[in-house]
Amino acid sequence: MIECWRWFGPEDPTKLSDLPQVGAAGVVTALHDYTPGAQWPEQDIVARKAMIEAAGLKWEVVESLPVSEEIKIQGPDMMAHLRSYIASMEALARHGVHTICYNFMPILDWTRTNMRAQQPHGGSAMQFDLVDFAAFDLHILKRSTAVRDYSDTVQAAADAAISVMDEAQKSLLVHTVVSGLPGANDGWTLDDVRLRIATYDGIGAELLRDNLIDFLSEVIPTAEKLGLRLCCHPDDPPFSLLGLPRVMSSQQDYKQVINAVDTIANGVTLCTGSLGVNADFDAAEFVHCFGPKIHFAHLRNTKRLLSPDPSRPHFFESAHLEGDTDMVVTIAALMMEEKRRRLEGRSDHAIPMRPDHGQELLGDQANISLPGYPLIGRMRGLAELRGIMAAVGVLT
Ligand code: DNO
Repeated sequence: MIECWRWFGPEDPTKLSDLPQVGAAGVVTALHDYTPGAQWPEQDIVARKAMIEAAGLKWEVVESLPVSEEIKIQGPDMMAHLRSYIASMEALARHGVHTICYNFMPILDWTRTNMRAQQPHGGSAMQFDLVDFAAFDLHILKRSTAVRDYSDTVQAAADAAISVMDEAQKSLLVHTVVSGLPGANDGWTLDDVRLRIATYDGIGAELLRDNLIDFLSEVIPTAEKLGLRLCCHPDDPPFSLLGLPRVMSSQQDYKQVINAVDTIANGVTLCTGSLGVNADFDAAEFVHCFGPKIHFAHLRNTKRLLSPDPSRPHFFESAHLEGDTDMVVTIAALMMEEKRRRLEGRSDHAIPMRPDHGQELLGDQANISLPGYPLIGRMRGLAELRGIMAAVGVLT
């Protein structure tokens, strides 16, 4: 596998020149300054690539070339945004960047309710608590139809939770849910969130899936022509939030979308941390199902906790080898797939992976980093995963 590290660009507190020390050879990055829908200027792609190569590294994956809300809801600017998307893909291809990750989550990208849940070992982890989320939705956002989405038990628990939160805790919760995470929407107010949610009136899962398939039908022919690999990241968490549809939450969801535009260019980002929140997720089975089309792996782990809604558990981001997904089995399956590709003569037989998030450990809390992306925690994760890869490599 190609051992990669997500780097957020020149503003990232970790320098590119530090990456060989963390054990990464590949870089996962994006031009984060451009909003979804904007075309990435070719000179910026060239500059970013040169910066990475000057540090002796390779730009392996674009994460993400974001899909705009206009494309997701098929709004009036959709055609312009599709043209920009395709132009950015073409520019990336001209400079040898072939793997493009994106997601199709409405409005909110990945979502947590606590960025720093204290762990018994002294560090902290990110956490999602359905009751806190419901408290936000029912009592802070006051979404008009929120009551429909929570059982009486969840609502009662949310009432109790909000009644003991002080103002500082409430605003921390708002910040965490709305704008605290990389990929989130900086500076949005609660009114902005309400307005955006309203743009999904009348868009259920079926329509959103159709829109995703329409998007793929538009961009995949170019990807095929240029040898690009698009890979859709799953919903995180893998269930509906704020009454919004989510359509990439399970193996079954992937089957529908991957089969609808059946070509190697229409691929998958396997994120074990996102999909693994569902109790019926089986990572090895997923790899067997989509093997040739898995173009990128986020190896991260989560531990489910009992919530008052069995279909939407609480969870926290465990250490990489300590969660509900068996990383040894997952990596073995991915490496078998790589072997199969080598035998088939595929030049893209090596699958780029990254440790994805990490817990905040040791000196991490004293150093500024984006939530989920601390240096030491991710380094521990990558080191553990590299150990598995080395062992599996010897045994297979
Ligand atoms: C979180 C990430 C997500 C992911 C995007 C992919 O750290 O896994 O932000 O990168 O959703 O498009």
